[in-house]
Amino acid sequence: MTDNNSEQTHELILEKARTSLAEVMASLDLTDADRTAFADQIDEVQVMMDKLERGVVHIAAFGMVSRGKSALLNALLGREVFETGATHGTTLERQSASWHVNHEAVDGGEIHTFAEASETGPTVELIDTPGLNEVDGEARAKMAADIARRADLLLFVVSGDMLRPELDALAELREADKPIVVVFNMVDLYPDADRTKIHDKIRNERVRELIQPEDVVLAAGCPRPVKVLTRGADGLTTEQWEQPEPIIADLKLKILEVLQREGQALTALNTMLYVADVHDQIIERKLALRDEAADTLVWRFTITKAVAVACNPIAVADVAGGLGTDIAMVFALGKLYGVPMTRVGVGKLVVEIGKMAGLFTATEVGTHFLIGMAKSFFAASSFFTGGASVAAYASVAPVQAFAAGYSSRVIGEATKIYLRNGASWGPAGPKTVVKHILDTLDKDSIVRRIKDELQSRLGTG
Ligand SMILES: Nc1nc2c(ncn2[C@@H]2O[C@H](COP(=O)(O)OP(=O)(O)OP(=O)(O)O)[C@@H](O)[C@H]2O)c(=O)[nH]1
Ligand SMILES: [Mg+2]
Repeated sequence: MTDNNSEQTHELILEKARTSLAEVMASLDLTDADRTAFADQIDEVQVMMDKLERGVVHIAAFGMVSRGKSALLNALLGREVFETGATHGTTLERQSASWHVNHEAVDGGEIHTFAEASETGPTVELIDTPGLNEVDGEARAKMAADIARRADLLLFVVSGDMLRPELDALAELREADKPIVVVFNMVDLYPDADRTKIHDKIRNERVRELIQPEDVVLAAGCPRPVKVLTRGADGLTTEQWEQPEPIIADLKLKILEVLQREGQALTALNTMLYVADVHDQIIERKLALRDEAADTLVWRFTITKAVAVACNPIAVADVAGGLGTDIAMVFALGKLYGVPMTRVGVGKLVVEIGKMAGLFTATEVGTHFLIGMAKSFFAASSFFTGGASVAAYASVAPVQAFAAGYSSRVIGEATKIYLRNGASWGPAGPKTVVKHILDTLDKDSIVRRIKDELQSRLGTG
């Protein structure tokens, strides 16, 4: 791909990411409360989007303590930025440094170094992390997941054949869905034959299920100094310790290849993955809040109906009043769940649920009657909420009121499921849904709550 072409591709990716991000955020229809609850995540989306705009790629090194992670990153940087040490736990928190990778490029499997930074190359931020076994259990998993989520490429550093905890940690990191390169570091410590054996074992067995064999590379970020004997002009031999050059060509090549091939596409993809995650969290919270509001609404109608029935001694009006309340409840739930419902639809739904639950039979209350009720409900609603004559009917049939309240609760619960499912009963069908509600609702506690409410409103038991 020519530079021009790849520039165009990057611009296209960026444009696509920008529009889909804007669409996703708009589709969430965030309220002020949502913005407060998700302030951190929304900020993070902004940070990632800025990173994408600036073309910054994040590469994070992970691994157990003392695998030479910090030394390896220093070798890539070409300067001592991160502290290294012989004891475990030298790096205690996440640190980062900029790598001027845009001075280098891969061509035909060779690394070329330029004096001037290329205009189009990505800016790379190298992230050093504490050893995975340095931080405990939950905090470790969270730290690793947080860093992995922000990073675009992960380097998993080992310094010999892999241990079980390393394989487990690698499998955990795989969950982040980011490209991973496994670095077999400190290869200077092994004779050639052992080095090859370990390399083969890691790529062909240990990580076989997780990583492509070609993504396991050999390196030595800071090889052990070697003793060099030099013979002087006087013929005497002197001993000197020399620090060999790091072995990082394969790793650099791998990283540059990934960056050149996928650079901004990777960042764009990662930003989108993160946004999708935030989107799901916000939707989940919104659904939970909507369900809470629906519960309050169903309970309000349950009590309204119980009070109406307790206060109305005329049998027909009991049915009419009760059903009118159920219909109004279903209308209100439809509004809450954003499912527009016609009056005919509401009547039919109430009949369907009522029949399934055995709350009334078709001959007692026909569909037409219900649809008529739906039409006249709003005109007559003052009848139920008037309240002036409530005390006069206080002594009438509380049992009927309990039954009426309970039936509203059943209709309310079933309607919630129907609406949450996008105005459908789903594959289980209405019978199973209603049966499940009847099996799980605690009738006694509902009746007790209605009784308490009636007592406080009407001054009767
Ligand atoms: N022989 C050899 N030693 C190395 C190599 N890389 C690092 N070391 C040494 O290994 C020790 C640990 O290196 P660090 O880079 O601090 O390791 P780390 O993984 O960052 O360790 P923590 O931060 O403690 O988790 C240091 O003494 C390094 O000099 C290498 O390639 N070969
Ligand atoms: Mg370190």
